[in-house]
Amino acid sequence: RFAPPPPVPGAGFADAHPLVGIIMGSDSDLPVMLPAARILDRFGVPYELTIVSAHRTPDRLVEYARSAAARGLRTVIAGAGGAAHLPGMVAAMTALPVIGVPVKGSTLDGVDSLHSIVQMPRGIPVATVAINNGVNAGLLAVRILSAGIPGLIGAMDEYMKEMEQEVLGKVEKLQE
Ligand code: RP5
Repeated sequence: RFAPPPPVPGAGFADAHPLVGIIMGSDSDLPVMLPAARILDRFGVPYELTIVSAHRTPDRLVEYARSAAARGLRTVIAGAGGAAHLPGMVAAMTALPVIGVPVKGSTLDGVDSLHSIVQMPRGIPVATVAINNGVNAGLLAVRILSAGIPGLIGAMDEYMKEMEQEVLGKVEKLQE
């Protein structure tokens, strides 16, 4: 039922099974969550992306979270807005690391989503990134995976060096 997307060319992976699950409460979250997928593309990390709503499709949520580890996922990125219980509920039903992305809704500037996700009570952690920061969610997923995949650590080093060069280039421009 949660069929993997077409294989993504891997960077040192033995197969193309998704390692990261990207889920969101609504298709309206897609603009915030797609940057996470683009980061995984960049690092050649296979992923799946779908909609799972904690309150509108609760049975689908249970099925997704309970089957995640057995299906080969190694981490889940979950984005939601408003009373954003999706990441916390997923984390309650899988032992995999869960990264939460607070999505900014039409009211309260996303602070409601941020608090809903970051304020997980003791025992069930959700690694929470900044409001609307799908990029950091993707990067954090790569870092989590890279702990067991040396090639990815090197790739992350390269990525960080590129960022450094980009800023240094801007410094140089300012001094011209
Ligand atoms: C949440 O409600 C979703 O994660 C989304 O951020 C928000 C609004 O959903 P829609 O009304 O746009 O479907 O469940």
